[in-house]
Amino acid sequence: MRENHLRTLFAKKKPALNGWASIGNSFVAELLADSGFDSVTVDLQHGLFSIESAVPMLQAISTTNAVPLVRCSENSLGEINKLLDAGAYGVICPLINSREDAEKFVRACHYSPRGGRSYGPARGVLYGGKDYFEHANRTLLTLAMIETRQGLEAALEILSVPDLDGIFIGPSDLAIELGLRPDAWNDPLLTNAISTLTAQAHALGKYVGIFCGSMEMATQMKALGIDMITPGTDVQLLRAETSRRVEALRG
Ligand code: 3PY
Ligand code: MG
Repeated sequence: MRENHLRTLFAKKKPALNGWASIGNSFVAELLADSGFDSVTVDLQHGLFSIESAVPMLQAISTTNAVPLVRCSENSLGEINKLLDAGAYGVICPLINSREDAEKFVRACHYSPRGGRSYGPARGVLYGGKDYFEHANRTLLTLAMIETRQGLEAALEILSVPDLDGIFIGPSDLAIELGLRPDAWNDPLLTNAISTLTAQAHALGKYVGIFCGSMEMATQMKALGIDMITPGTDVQLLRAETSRRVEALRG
């Protein structure tokens, strides 16, 4: 089965750079993947598209060396199975609030005896290889999003779920839950929570990914030792650079 380069980077303690595809278009996903990211995540939670658009996006990412990931819209066995069958090499699951949530998520991503994933990896075998079934359980990545107060408080229980590879921190939702604005990325309440989660995960040998709302935050998160840095979405990058050029020319 094709290797998951993210696991290799994590093992070498080299930070992975993750692109975020929230425009439901295969060419945009391909552009992101071709820009040098180690992985690109197709976002079915906040991206304004459904699974029919996610499949060509995963195909587009697979034309490059970037690892195709998805963020599912919710913790659903049906949707997660379909996305893995479509060739996703890892799943980021939003709003994991308890050990039970994390166990349900991990079960959806693994074949028996680790879990209850149903067999039918239609495109998974095309991308992964003919020996997909033999190696899928230990190749595909599972990252549980911690982004609520409940999730923060249950972090150690979530992190102790066997076969969960790690967590992915959602700073905007977490900030809201902490009584802050969703862009309060420098507030000590939020930065302390991020540091604590990172230390807890690393102490248990689990990976940490994060979404970053600004380049400043991305640089700080890299310095903190976070394993997977996402420096903004395609929408944010397009918007920021377009506005910058328009404003510069308007003078
Ligand atoms: C959050 O910041 O809450 C996210 O889910 C980032 O994608
Ligand atoms: Mg969120």
